Amino acid sequence: MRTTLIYAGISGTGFGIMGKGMDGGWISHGLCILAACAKAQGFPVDLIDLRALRDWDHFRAELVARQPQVCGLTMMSVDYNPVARCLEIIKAVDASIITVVGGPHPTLATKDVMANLHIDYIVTGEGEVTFPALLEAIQGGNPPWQRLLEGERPDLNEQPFADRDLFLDEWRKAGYQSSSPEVSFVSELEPPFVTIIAGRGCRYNCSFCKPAEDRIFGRATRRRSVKHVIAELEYLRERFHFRSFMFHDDCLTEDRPWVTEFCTAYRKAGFTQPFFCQSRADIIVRHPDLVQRMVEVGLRGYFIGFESGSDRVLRFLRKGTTRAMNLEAARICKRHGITIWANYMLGLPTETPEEIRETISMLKEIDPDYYSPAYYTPHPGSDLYHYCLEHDLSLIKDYDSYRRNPTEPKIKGHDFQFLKWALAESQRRKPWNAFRRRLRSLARNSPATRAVRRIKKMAVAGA
Ligand code: B12
Repeated sequence: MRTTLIYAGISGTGFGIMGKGMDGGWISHGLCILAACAKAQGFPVDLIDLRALRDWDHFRAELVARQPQVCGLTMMSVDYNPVARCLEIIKAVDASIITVVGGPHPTLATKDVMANLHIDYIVTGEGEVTFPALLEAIQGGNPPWQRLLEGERPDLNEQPFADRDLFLDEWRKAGYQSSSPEVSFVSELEPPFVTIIAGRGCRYNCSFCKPAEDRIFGRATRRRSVKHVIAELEYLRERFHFRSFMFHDDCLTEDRPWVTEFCTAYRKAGFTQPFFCQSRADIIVRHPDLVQRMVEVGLRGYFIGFESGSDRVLRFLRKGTTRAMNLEAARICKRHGITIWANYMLGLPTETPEEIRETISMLKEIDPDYYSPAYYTPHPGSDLYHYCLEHDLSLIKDYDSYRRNPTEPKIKGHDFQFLKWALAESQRRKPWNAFRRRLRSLARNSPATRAVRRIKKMAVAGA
């Protein structure tokens, strides 16, 4: 039975972006793991990645050429429009093709997705067990009668590794040359670059995310064993010769015993490749020893959700951090030479212009290596989304606006001109910071520093 998975993450970017920039350089781990699980059960699976196509006619032609019996589509809220268009075309090409959707939006806005009659099955939650079981049932001529299927939670240590060749094969057909299907987005992480996910869920309770994510992955965080993750890294070393990587986990450092065990095992397995991961200001401040240990084995950068420079806003977001912690965390990172990727939001509900100025002044003090600003965007299933609905604050009118990218107002009550100014001002470095940053980057890339790094690597490899 032929199954085609479809990645339709082109909202806001359009076709033909494969391998280009941030949006064109990611794989969908969700689809890769589903492909691996389906293949492990004997089902052949291929992929259509809209980013590798020219236009909708090209998509139609691919479908006609492949003649799948089942199409599986993944969907964040922002992906709804391109996914809906795919479904329309699939059913027009051959109404007997069985369509299955899953991912965050079907799980969090199930009713909305149910209303789309081009969809035969909706799988909520995780798909590793349920998707192959569905294929089995369809192949056996015994498909479930109900459209809505609740995904069974898998044991993460029992799953095959994500099948990254799903994307690479597809990209190669479209003329992509690289040896890895993922594109690095910072100079600190050299290609070949890969991403990996050690676990699912997050133990924190931020109102802009929770409880939505609990509904996808369950309330408790589950993490693969260190052994399983190291085995995947060994496979990736062998397969893609990666020179850097990043963890996609929402907050890898929440589980300190796991991270400590990982650091020891990473070094023992002879890895020296630098990596980035997500952390939080409070964890960095309370556990500088953990930071130190991570740096020793290759940590090169942290993504940190600083979110706001106002303590009142941080409390409103249930972030569990303070402005003082944000500043101290940045100081600790700088002491260790860790690159800071600063995530923060502007234009939150209840936020005043004065509080936005506090975020700007905090960023000037933090002086991060990378700014990652967003206009707060209410996402289905989170407490803050419901707050916005209750208070009639949301300006989201179309699925395409679920992008956090700061291009349009998302919340009523903010002066958009002021937000635009704040966005630019928050990223304007103080002259002294700009000068120091230039020096830092020269030092980081100087031949002497590179030589020291090489020697360290050799020493570790030899140890
Ligand atoms: C890595 C990541 C990214 C990466 C890579 C995205 C990608 N293409 O995969 C980047 C940085 C590019 C990114 C971008 C965005 N992201 Co993001 N991202 C994540 C993150 C942290 C991990 C995703 C992941 O790999 N998870 C692990 C895999 C295994 O899970 P999964 O994909 O959900 O798949 C499982 C199930 O959902 C299900 N499933 C999924 N698809 C299908 C399909 C079928 C047929 C079936 C049966 C089952 C099924 O089975 C899979 C295995 O169990 C998640 C949070 C999280 N922890 O998941 C947010 C998350 C998915 N992102 C989110 C958002 C909002 C965005 C952006 C819109 C942000 C923005 N810039 O505005 C963009 C949109 C990108 C786009 N489509 O164009 C939200 C989505 C919320 C929503 N309602 O849609 C999440 C949940 C974060 C959050 N808590 O708010 N993201």
